[in-house]
Amino acid sequence: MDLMRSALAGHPEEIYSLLKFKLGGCETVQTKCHYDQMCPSMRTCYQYLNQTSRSFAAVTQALDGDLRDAVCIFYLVLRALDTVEDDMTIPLDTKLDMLHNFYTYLQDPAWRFMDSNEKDKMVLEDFPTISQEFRKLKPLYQEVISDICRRMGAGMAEFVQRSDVDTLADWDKYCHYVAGLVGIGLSRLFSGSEFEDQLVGEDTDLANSMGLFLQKTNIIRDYLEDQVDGREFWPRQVWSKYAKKLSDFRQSEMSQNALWCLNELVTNALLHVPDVMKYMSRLRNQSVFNFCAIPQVMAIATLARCYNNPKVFQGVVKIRKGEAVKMMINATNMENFRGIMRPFCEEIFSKMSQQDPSYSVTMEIVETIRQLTETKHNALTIQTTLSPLHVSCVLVVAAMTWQYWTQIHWIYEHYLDWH
Ligand code: IN0
Repeated sequence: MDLMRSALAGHPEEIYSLLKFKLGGCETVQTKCHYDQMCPSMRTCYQYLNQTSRSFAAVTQALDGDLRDAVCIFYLVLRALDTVEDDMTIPLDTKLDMLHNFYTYLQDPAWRFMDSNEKDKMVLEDFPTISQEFRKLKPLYQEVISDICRRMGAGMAEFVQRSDVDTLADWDKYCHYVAGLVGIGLSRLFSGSEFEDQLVGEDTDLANSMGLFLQKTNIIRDYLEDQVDGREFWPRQVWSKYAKKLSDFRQSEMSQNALWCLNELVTNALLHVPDVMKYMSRLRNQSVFNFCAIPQVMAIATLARCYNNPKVFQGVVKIRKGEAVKMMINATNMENFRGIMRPFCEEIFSKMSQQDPSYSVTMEIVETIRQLTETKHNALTIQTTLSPLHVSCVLVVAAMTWQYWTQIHWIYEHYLDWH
């Protein structure tokens, strides 16, 4: 199915990536986890990680040394905090109390919460298993995770009491609490593990930008989903230039204004890219590089897809699996990272219109990103112009390979069943 989608979209090169990935030849996400050597509670934590996220779980399990368990626990603890913030069935007073005190629950072996209806409620119901593993981490890691939970809980409590995100400064502040702090915490874990330089953990501005770029992209992409759920994260300072109510963008007659608002927010998110490039260029450990690079390339791909796209207001804007896998496999060094980012920047450029009120600001950041993503060979950028003949040839080869592989796989599985 994914193969057909890539082929029909005119990107047969993604078929190669999908096959490579399915055949297990992807070191980027090759797990270094040995579940049989783990204690049952840590094994449970990895099960939760695998249930809550997809690609993220894979790159986390490929992290080196004690960083793997620390990031796994950090992620689950943050998931638990996020689940409290999201749960609209918790009375406001109780929620504020829980958000402020959340970091203290890490030290309480008995704390759990059984009254959530959210999809990830298991991390709250089985919090004792997670907090038990938290208390086994080295003290430095525990201090980082606890400090981030304290600051994030307080920040979330501040925004839970407000009805919306007002100014652009508020937007940055909200994103700092829910994602920038994650970047700051992770960077301190990287430095604390000694796999990365101390500077990575000390430069909180760059770490913050890493999180802001991801979170702003999520907020832009999730316009419709958040509207349906009765949530608004687009900053009033921007949308009020184009509409009386944020929900007006759902009406099709508003489409030009909606697109201009969307493009202004995409432009704002792109302003973080220079910091992202600088942060990434400082990373030295391969597993940390992959872990950080994958969400960033997914984000720029999502932004490029969203730019000037009316689908943001009518449905879901998604990256094809073939495209995602191709990026995951290739985002392993700075040269490739630049080469992956650049075509998305060009995709945005190709969709720009001079009538757009943000045109000149968008142009300026697109130019900057162009310069920052200059590569020696521009190898990964040759991908758009493939003739129908190429497509057909690749399709035939892919179909044959697929047939061969599924048979081998079938035989292999049945062989395992019998023995
Ligand atoms: C993350 C981030 C994340 C990873 C690596 C480096 C980071 C540096 C700064 C900030 C965040 C960083 O990555 C995940 C990615 C993820 O979960 N992807 C989903 C797909 C999706 O679309 O949701 C998947 O299933 O793979 C992320 O989005 N967040 C996150 C949370 C905790 C940690 Cl420890 C790291 C969430 C967020 C809000 C963007 C910070």
